[in-house]
Parts: sequence; structure tokens; C-alpha cells
Amino acid sequence: MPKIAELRAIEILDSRGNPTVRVRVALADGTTASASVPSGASTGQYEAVELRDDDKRRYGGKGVRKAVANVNERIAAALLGKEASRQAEIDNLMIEMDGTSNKAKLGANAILGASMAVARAASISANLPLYSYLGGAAATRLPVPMMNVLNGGKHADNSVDFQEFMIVPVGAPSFGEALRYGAETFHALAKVLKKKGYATSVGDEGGFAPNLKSNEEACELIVEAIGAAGYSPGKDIAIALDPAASSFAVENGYLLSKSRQGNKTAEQLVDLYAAWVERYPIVSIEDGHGEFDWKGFVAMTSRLGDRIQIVGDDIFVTNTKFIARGIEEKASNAALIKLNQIGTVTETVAAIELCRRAGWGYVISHRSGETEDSFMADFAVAMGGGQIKTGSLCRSERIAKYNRLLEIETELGGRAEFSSPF
Ligand code: 2PG
Ligand code: MG
Repeated sequence: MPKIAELRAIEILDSRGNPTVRVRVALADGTTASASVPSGASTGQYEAVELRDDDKRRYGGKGVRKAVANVNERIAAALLGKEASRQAEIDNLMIEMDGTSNKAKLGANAILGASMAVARAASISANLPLYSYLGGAAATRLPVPMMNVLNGGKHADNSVDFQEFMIVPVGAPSFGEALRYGAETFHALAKVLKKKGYATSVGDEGGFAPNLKSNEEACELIVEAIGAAGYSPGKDIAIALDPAASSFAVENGYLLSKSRQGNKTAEQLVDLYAAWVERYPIVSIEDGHGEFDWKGFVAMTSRLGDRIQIVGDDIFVTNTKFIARGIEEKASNAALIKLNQIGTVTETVAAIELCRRAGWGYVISHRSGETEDSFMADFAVAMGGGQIKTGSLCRSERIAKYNRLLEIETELGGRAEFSSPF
């Protein structure tokens, strides 16, 4: 395997128009590849640090020139001459160089950009698609997409507290068909919203962001849209939620302020979700409680964990330390997996390994701030968990991932597998 000959980062813009890092790597055999780092809005407190310049004269302080310089100077100096196939060695070297527990010194955006670019370059040099390079010959399972068609919370300026209402085509026979089910339902939802006089402008992840009367109305409208598109709610298409409850957690509970539905205790939230699970075809709830509310997560899992998937995002931040605690305490039965929450490809794979061993589900996820990079689509197929969350059915930074999955499905041909984990 050829060695790393050059590593260079630049500052680019993400889908929200904020700066982020792109890293380009060149290998001694002439292979070049680049990778871009996404950025979250509803971030967990213990996520790896996204290094920003804090220079108010540029991009309101959000510039990433420091992270770029860390790649171009320190990381490049350490990685030049290393064999590109030694992913774990390269990632560990960057972790050691950084020396902090949360990558605060070099920046997780600098480290992850290098980590992903090296993986991609190595796959090209080995003449393998990225999903085969990372997942081996067994990487043939396409993920069921969770498509975020209604946005609220921190992702939209509207009256909805819960961040994501997603459709999950559980009854589709293939990834391509799942995508079609989703897109048709998305367009049907636009018509339903228009008919009711609601706005059809979209939020950060491309879902609609109307001013609804309640959080619950979002589920009603989605069920209506599924039917209007000619599908059967629950059988063809189910619903997944990410309330992202950390964003409405207050002292001693939760406050549904956007919808003006007042205060709720952790137990009352469990009751609310349980009632919704009775009424709507919900198969998965992510971050139903806030990141510090382990008791709420445990209560939720003991009440609903044998019926639906309970996913931890902010609470685990793709970190084996927190996932291990979650397994021990039965705080959920699945984890959301975001490369930039932990900051290297190697550590992300370790988080997934832990989930697998515990019999947990895992969902490969985008961030609300994305780029046109489709690394995570290949990564989802490589990891074989059968689930991906990458936004709605519009906005090219979301569609780039779906289109890449279509390519992979075509490339795999008769070897492509698709089966719903629900
Ligand atoms: C989430 C994500 C992605 P953000 O909460 O799951 O949908 O949002 O990237 O803003 O953390
Ligand atoms: Mg989330």
C-alpha cells in the first residue's frame, strides 16, 4: 500500500453556510481523495470538539482556519510517509498527538477530515469501492432510510418542539424502492400541508417546517400523507422520531415552549411517547429524553424497549465509554452513530462493535450541517446495520447520500441485500 505523500486542508462551507474543513490527501502512487466534515446544531455536551477560530471578524467567529492549520502543519507532518492502509495506526497517532479526551487541541474537525480522506484514498488505491474497503466482501446490506420529512426543534423556526419526524419505508423490497416510497410521501405531504394552509418551506435537513398546532399534529399529517401517496401506514411506511429532548430539557424536567404545551416530567414524556406508540405506527424514538437524564432513558427503555427501538444520540455521542454504560444500565437498545461526534473512523467502528456485541441496533447518521460528501453512505453499507438517517427528500447535501446508495445498490446488483430491522 502506498504511503501518504501530501495532506492539505481548506476551509469550505457547509449546507448552512458555515465554515467547515475539507482535507485532501495524495498518496505516493498518485491517488488523490478528499473528505469533508459535517457539523451539528443540537450537539451533545460530550461530543468531540469542533475547533472554531472565535475570531468575530470572520464568519461570526465560526471560521475553521485553526483546524485547517492543524491539518496542514501538525497532522501532515506526522502522517507523511505513513502507509495509507494503516487506518487504526494513523487514527491513534492523531489521538495521541491531540492528547485530550475530546480532541480539543487539534480539533475533531481536523482529525476526522484527515481520517476520512485517508480511508477514501486507501480504498481508491486498493481499487475497491469505499464500502468494500471498510466492510469487506460481506458488505452487501443496504440500509433502510429514516427520512426526516417534518422538522422542528433547533432545526426550524416554527412551533414544533420535537426536532425530527421521519418516515421509514419498512415494507419496501429494496433501497431504491424505499427511496421512491419516501419521495412520493414527501410530495404527498407537501400537498396535505398546502391544503391545510401550512407553509411548505423546509428546515435544515430538508423536511417541511410548518407552524403546527401541536407536536402530535406532525404524526397525524404524516399518516395522512402516507395514505395519500398510496401506502399503508405501518405496513409500507412507519414513523421514527427524534425529539432531541436535550434541546428542551430544563431543570427538573422538560419544557415544550415552542408548541406552548408547558412543562413535562421525564415520566410524563414516557407516557406521551407510549400513547403515541399506541396511536401511530412508530418504530423508533431517538433522544426521547435529554443527554443527562439517564433515569428517563432507563424508564423509557423498560416501558417501550420491547416494542420499539430506543436510540441514544446526545447521551452516547458515539463514545464507547457512554455506550458501555448504556448497555450496563439498559438505557436504550440502539445508538445513533455520527463520525464527527467522536472524531475518527477507527473509534466510530469501535462504537459500532460494542453495539453489535450487545445485540443493539445502530443507525449511521448525518449532521444537520452537511456537505456534498457521501462518505457516510458507504460507511453505512460497510457497517451492515441496516439503518441510515440522512434527512429529507430534497436539498442536495441530503440527496447526495441517497444517490450514492443507489449507485452502490446498482453496483452490488444481485448481491445487494435489503431487509428492515423493524
Ligand atoms: C440529530 C442530528 C442529525 P444535529 O440530532 O440526530 O439529525 O442533528 O446534527 O443538529 O445534532
Ligand atoms: Mg438526534
